[in-house]
Amino acid sequence: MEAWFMDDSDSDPRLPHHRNPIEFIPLDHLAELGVLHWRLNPTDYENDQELRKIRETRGYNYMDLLDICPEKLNNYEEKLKNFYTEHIHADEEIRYCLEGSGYFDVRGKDDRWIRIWIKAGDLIILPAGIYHRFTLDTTNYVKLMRLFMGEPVWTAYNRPQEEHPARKEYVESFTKKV
Ligand code: KMT
Ligand code: NI
Repeated sequence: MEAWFMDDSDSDPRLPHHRNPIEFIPLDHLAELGVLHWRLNPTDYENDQELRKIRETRGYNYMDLLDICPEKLNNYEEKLKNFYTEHIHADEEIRYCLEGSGYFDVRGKDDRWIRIWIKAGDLIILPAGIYHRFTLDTTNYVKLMRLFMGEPVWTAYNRPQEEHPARKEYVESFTKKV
């Protein structure tokens, strides 16, 4: 997994959008935003004890697989458009990349876009209330595992969402720390 600040160009979102000069972000900076990351072995995920432990510890009893490509995803264009619309959720967003790659963009503390490049083996957790979006990269394919605690709720609340309880709680988690 790699992360960097995005440029301001409105060209194809599937391009890397590095700044010039390039501005990488250390992964521990992401932890300060509440973004967590594990590196796992995706080849045998059904028997992976490390994954089992994470699911057990964090209570992720729900799991499904999502292939993002035109052949396997209904309403492909519309879904991708929604994924790339800036939004929050009332719960964590947990995604484990099993094949392919893609970009999760999250807003940093100064509201700049941070681009997170996930590849096979990257498990990422976005905290509830963080503004984010998702796009494929130019390889145009990703297979994701979605995890959730309890009955899954995928409802996205598009920005602005400053009065949403999850957003308020997320913002407050910083003012407490600083
Ligand atoms: C979401 O809420 O599903 C997203 O942010 C898209 C990422 S994974 C399909
Ligand atoms: Ni989301």
